[in-house]
Amino acid sequence: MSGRQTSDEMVPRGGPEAGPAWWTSAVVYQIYPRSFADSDGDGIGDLPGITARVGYLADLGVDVIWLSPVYPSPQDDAGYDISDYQGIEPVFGTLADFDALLEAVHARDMKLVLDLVVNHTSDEHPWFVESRSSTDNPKRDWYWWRPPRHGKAGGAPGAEPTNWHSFFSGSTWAFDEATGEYYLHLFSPKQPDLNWENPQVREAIYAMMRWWLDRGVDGFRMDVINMISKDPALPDGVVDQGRWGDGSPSYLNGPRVHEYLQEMHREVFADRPGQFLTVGETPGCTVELARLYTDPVRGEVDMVFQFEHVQLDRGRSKWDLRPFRLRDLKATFGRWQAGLADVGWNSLYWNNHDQPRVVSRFGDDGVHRVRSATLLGTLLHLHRGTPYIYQGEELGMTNAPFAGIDDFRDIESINHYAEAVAAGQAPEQVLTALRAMGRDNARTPMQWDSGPHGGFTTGDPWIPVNPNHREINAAAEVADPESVWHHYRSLIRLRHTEPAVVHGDFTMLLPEHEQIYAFTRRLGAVELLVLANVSGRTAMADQIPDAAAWERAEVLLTNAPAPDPAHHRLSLQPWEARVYRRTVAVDEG
Ligand code: TEU
Repeated sequence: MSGRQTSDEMVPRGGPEAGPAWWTSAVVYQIYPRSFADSDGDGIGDLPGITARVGYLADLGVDVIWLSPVYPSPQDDAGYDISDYQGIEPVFGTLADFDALLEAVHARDMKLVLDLVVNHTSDEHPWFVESRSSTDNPKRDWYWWRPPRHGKAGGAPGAEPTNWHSFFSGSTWAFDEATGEYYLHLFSPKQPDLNWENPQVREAIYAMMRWWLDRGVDGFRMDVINMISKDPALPDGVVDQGRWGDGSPSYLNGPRVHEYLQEMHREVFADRPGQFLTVGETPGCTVELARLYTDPVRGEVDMVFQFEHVQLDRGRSKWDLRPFRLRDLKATFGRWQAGLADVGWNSLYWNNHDQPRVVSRFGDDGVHRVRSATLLGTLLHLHRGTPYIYQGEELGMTNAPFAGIDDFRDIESINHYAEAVAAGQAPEQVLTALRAMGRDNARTPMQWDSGPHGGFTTGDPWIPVNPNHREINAAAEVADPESVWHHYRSLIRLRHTEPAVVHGDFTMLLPEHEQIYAFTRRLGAVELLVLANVSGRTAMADQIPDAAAWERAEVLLTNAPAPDPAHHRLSLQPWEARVYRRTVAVDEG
């Protein structure tokens, strides 16, 4: 072996002896089953609907499908409130439908990853039904029960065991009349938090995970997995404004979270043949923590969803809108690329079922919709990490035109509206924030064609289809070689054919530039340059290092016609993005 450190030697390993894990070169597609494809006309998407569209996903070229929850659920939080971990919600189909989907996915050489929601269950899960039945029930300790605050009567204002504010408004504690105690719910009162301190809880969850793996699934996306360990002292949080305190220091990345994840890895994955994909959803995760969560030697998860880049356009809360600055985005991504260069792995996403549509958020969903959507896709997919596409992102789907509060379906938006208006905020101002940030933007149905309800359903959709489905839809885009769909397909193909996209080192260029996002990727002798004009005005990229050489390099991919020879070749049209490739002398130092 030469002493030379090449990028290949820093590639994350699937295990101490294995080569790069398969998911390093994979692209994941997230399906939100309620809103993907309805096969039976009840207005809600379902598993047979997905199975019928597996060919569409294979044509796009994705490697993995991540399914948001399809388990039995009262649907208080659209399926993230699960009442049976080992079944299928009837509205979505049956276990046989699930097996058929899995088979169809595997037949196309794709993989299927399930959503694992084990920070909390539904309050209708038999575990919780038992737990709440009496203070001495054997499952009482499976959840977080606490008496009212000292000296206060249960149910009275301020009697909650802590002052924490729920993600879905109000207190994180619900009073249970029958037993005179409160239970903890970081999200809805119908989502009681499981007590991971109790080893029986952990064993039950691991057994359930093994059951799905035995059935053939290829991994898990783990919902708010960095909230499973709480500080058992449950101290009050600091009050920033108003009545509520911030409990997050007591439950984000808590004291035993690494221990639990390592135990899960040992109990569920370590001795199982095959290689699985695990991705933890981790709000409030820093680069430093991500190195711990994703270092393969530690055996926790393969990658995490960090939240820093989707919080650049907000203030104190997600409803406190503020303009987004390109420099901040570059600083954030640049820090994550550098921080996980030698250990761990990045996941890359703009969208999911919780985020507004990226073309409306960081792009231009008006005249420059196609070009800005393809630019954003190019930027994301050319970073180092595993890219995630959220259904409809490959079409450049936009935020929805919600007229009033009655148009929203999401518990988070509906509760926030009530709480904010009750606290004196102007309803129109609250609606402005909901329109920009509300999760229903992501949840309007997939736009398949220009027909009634966008081809999503023959019935009444549970939430209206965006009226712009007449122009923006899969049928039209598959037929149009210049579409967002075809661009995403090219991006996926590029990842599959160009190892520098997967493993190349990352170097950010022009970090202070207010219009241009530029970076290089380098693997051995191959170097890629990504140039993107993230603005509606032309921009000049001739300040990049080695500009003259790059001008002559091969353009691998672009979202715009070839530059007019009369102009400088490094001048970029509004929202233009290019990927260049060249080979360079390898430094033997
Ligand atoms: O989301 C967790 C989370 O912290 C946020 O992204 C959340 O969506 C909310 O918007 C905070 O303002 C996960 C799921 O992705 C989400 O759909 C669930 O509602 C939540 O957990 C509870 O299971």
